[in-house]
Amino acid sequence: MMKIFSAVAVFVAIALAACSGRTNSQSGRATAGGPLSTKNVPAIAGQQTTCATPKNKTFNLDVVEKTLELGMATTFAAWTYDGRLPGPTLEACEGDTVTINVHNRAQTSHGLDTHGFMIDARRYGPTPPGTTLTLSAPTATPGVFMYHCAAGPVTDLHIKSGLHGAMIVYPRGERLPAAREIVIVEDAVFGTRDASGHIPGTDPARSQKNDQAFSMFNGRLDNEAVRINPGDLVRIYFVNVGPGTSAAHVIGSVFERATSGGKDWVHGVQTFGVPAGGGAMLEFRVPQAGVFPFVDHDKLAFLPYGLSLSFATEGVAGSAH
Ligand SMILES: [Cu+2]
Repeated sequence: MMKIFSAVAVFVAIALAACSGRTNSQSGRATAGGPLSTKNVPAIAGQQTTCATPKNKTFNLDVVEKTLELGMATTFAAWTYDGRLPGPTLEACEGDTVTINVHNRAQTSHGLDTHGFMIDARRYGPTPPGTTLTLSAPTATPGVFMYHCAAGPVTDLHIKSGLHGAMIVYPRGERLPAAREIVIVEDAVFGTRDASGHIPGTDPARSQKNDQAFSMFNGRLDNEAVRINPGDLVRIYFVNVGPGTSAAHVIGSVFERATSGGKDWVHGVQTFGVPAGGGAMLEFRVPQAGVFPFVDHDKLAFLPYGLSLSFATEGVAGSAH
């Protein structure tokens, strides 16, 4: 397993070096350019677009079982929202009324709990296979919220099998400064890889002990470097699924400001703790040309296995570490 992972990591580094052609020396210029994406997580619409659209927002999510490619020659028999890991990012604006229809197209009961709602916990489900659970509530608190399956006593196993994602509630009154925006969800897999690289599902014993096989960002072990420009302000909408607290840190930069939700920002922080089930908005500046990896500083042991997401300027090989 180690050998395969190392070989793939080297290949990725070489591939990134080979495809970096253009140079950019406009260090310190104002932030411009669109939102950022990774293999599994598309670009978001952002605050201005989301807050300008009607205040009643409806999302439809299908719960489906699906075998996913994680990268590094690894596949995982996951339980998912919409066949994605993490699930789709739900964007709302403070004061919106959000309706979520959860269509259970899987083989066992599932539900949905979003930390962005304040409602009777029994309304989160679960709902049996073949049925739809509908949740509706106003969003009162801005922040980056985890959503996940709610399945009674077996909820932990369901979350760890892939049923989780990020729900952003943008502040309505405070306009966020222009930034290159990205969603990062930290999660983990709790199964054992067989000889073919397949993880047949979540192992309940590993799950109970929080003994992950590996942690990862945005459901991939092989995220490519995200391209940014020197001087860019980057805003990360971060959710930590767990296990444990994520020590969110950018190698080579310091967060200009960070918040765990609401409107209280802290300024000038090297590492920002985000507990399991928590979220944060994290802003950092790209100080110069180079590579700036986002990591969980508490889980650097997983760095060779994908727990790193590099921001790299054009013309620089985007090695993860
Ligand atoms: Cu479930």
